Amino acid sequence: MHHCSIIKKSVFTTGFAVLTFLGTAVFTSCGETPDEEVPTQVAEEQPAETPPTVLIQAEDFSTVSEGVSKVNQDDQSYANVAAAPAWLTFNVDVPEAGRYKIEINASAEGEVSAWIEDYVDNKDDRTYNITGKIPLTSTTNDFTVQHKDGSPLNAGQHQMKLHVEGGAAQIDWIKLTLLKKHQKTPQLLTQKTDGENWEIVWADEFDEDGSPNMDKWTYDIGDWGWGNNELQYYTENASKNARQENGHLIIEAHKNDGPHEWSSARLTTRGKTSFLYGRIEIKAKVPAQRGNWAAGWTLGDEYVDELSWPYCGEIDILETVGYEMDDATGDGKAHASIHCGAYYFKLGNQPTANTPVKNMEKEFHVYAIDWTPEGITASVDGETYFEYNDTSTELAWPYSKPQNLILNLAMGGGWGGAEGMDENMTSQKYVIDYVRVYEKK
Ligand SMILES: [Ca+2]
Repeated sequence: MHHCSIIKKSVFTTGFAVLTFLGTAVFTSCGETPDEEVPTQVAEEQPAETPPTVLIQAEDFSTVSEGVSKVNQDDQSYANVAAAPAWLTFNVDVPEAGRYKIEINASAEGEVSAWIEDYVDNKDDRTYNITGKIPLTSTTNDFTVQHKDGSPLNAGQHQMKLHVEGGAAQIDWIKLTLLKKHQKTPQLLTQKTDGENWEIVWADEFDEDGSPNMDKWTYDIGDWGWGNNELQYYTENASKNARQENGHLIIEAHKNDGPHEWSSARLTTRGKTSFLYGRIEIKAKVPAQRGNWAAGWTLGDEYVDELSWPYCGEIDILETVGYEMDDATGDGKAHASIHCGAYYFKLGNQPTANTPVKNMEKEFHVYAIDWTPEGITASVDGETYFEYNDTSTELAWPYSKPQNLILNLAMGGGWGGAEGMDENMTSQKYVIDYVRVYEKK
């Protein structure tokens, strides 16, 4: 394989309301001159928006493992992977921070799949899997486009690696298309923690029937695996997956939902409100069956893509997995944890605790943290069972910076699916009565 400039062309939205360039950028091979269609002016009532796109052709792979070669045939060039496991690296200049659709045009026979690693050879020696498993096998044995949605990418230069597993494959191109721009959070609420009584400063009581309140929440979307090989596609504005009903927020996962193995929803306050300190309460009922993973948690507002984590900090207020719950009684366990640069899974030392909870499925319980400049405690129904107070360094204590709230119901994945999926399970429901943030007065 030869090595040449990797990014062929990026198509950018002009962002102007009056005139928009409408045209197709032509992606060229190495050494050729770009040839573009003449931009066409369109009327202002038709603001055509072309999201930023990057195309990586087979000839752009910079280094490859043994057994990978370039083939030119019938006016088509592709990378031929003779046997797996194999890998191909490529460089990408990501035009804008956000969540991307990643498409692969490939052909393969049998159980062949691929996944993409971001930040190859990064200095923290981690493996950033930003797509999960992408099946490459097509029924027609022709080149077919497969995709994963929602990969979080920061703007700038990335070295990525396509891993092929399971057998031989032909890779034509990889395309990245911006689905959703990274949103900065405009409002920061800093809570006082040194008064007498906790008083509410922010809440969602989920009172109105219908859609979640988009003044408070946004959707995280996609099926990139969320760093855990999770099975669900997180949808946007789909009432079957997220709706308010009888004073509750319902997050409901559905099996075999269209092209997806599972659908579900994940709501975040990112882009709306971030929080620093205070008491945060989530009153909820969690689903019982084996394979689910319900969560109410926070993620640092500095999170942009996987390289941000765990340095941005994470506080898990409520985590439950179905396989720890008794389907008949609903008795299970609540988990609280923190993840930061000094303590997380790779180091095998993240502070975590769990406590038994009676009938978590049919009865509401209040899962809470108290977060002050001195430390974090977690409780269920007022009983504290977790405490963390290492404020010694920034790696141990990123919690002097704002965090966003997240509510989601994952299916499968490294933890939820650790003991498999209940085959009788067709849907799972996570019911939240309220989320409240308090400060001391
Ligand atoms: Ca309520």
